[in-house]
Amino acid sequence: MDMKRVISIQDISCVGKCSLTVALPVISAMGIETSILPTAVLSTHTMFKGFTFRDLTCDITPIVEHWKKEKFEFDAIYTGYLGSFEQLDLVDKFFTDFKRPGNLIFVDPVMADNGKLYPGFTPEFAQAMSKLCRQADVVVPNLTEAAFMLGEECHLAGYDEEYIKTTLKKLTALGAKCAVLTGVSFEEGKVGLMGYDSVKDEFFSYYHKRLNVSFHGTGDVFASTAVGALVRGKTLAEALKIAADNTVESIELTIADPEHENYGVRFERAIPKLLKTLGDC
Ligand code: PXL
Repeated sequence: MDMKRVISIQDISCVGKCSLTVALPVISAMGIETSILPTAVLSTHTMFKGFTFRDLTCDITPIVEHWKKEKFEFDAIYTGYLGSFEQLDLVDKFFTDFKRPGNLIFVDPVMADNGKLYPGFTPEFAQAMSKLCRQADVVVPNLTEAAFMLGEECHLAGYDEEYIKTTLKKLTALGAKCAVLTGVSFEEGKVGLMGYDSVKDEFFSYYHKRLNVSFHGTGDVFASTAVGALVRGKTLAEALKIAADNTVESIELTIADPEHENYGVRFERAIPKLLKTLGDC
């Protein structure tokens, strides 16, 4: 198998297990070179009080200019948590510079969950994030992020399949080829995802048992696994199933220990099973 290379553009939260400290180990373990473009360095993710935040926006252009001189290419560009309007513009430009026929642009518009924006984000930022979707092959918002990007009221329950399908079509109308909504549930005790491929005009879905817990970083485990599986040649529906199963496994391995830490999941312990699923061992 030839060596593939992903570039992941998001923050480094030094402690807390999210964004790059998830993307790097998960995608690397899947046998893919994982390059990074850190957008900020935080002492922890934003769940902790008093976190430090070093903005790295000024470093992005010189780094990218160097890469252009070196003629680096990426099989996938994966963006997650981004901290400012300027960074959104720079990432948009990055997509234009590094898009190649056949490479994958995967946007996880990290900014909200459970009906609320994360600290520091505004509805205007969500609108600006929606512009990144224009060049994306795949976008993976949760229901809250989708509502904010579309400038709509957020429905977390009591919706029907038509609502989800319409929302997916609106997301692809922003420009993304495929849109995936996470946190979708039509049945008590079950939750999962529904996706829409606008090129094939096809919907797909995958549901698993609902674990009534919430941890930071699970979205990053999901997105990183999905990117890895797509780069490994899985179809979008296959990649999302693998990603959802790996996320559930990571959460289950965490809560199985009553002494578990509460700031992130033990995705490290799920890696052997993930590699078995991929047929690597
Ligand atoms: O898991 C997403 C994420 C990434 N980066 C930072 C975060 C969060 C979630 O809160 O705070 C800094």
